[in-house]
Amino acid sequence: MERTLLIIKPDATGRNLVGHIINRLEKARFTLVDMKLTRLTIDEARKFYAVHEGKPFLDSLTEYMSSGTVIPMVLEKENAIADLRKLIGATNPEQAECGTLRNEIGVDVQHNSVHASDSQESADVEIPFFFG
Ligand code: IDP
Ligand code: MG
Repeated sequence: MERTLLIIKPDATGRNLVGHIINRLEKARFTLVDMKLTRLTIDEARKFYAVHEGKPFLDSLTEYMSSGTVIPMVLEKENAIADLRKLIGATNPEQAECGTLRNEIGVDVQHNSVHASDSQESADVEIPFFFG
């Protein structure tokens, strides 16, 4: 069994898509281990996205991620990290495969509805960030 972090981003909470996303996750046999509803400060968002320091989209991304409710959750499944990345699809919803979450509900490359840990190393940092 493996654990990963998913965050429902402000564009999705703002469009009342929380239940829909959780339904998709459960149908894909992810078990919900922990979850909370919160709002990030800009500084917290910047700390969470520290790997993107220096990227041109970081200021806009941290503003967006602190603009509304986010719902981080810990999900468990065999091969959870890779399987969740596959389920959410590519960063840009326009390039995300049909049937993926981002293809289905993502708005644009920034407002792409969900975050998911991209590796074991990321999950090991991102899970304690929200669920110390
Ligand atoms: P990921 O979420 O698919 O792992 P990353 O490259 O890690 O994608 O980028 C983190 C987040 O930053 C993306 O989910 C998206 O919200 C935002 N982002 C990434 N690239 C761009 C861009 O080119 N313009 C605007 N926002 C971006
Ligand atoms: Mg990433």
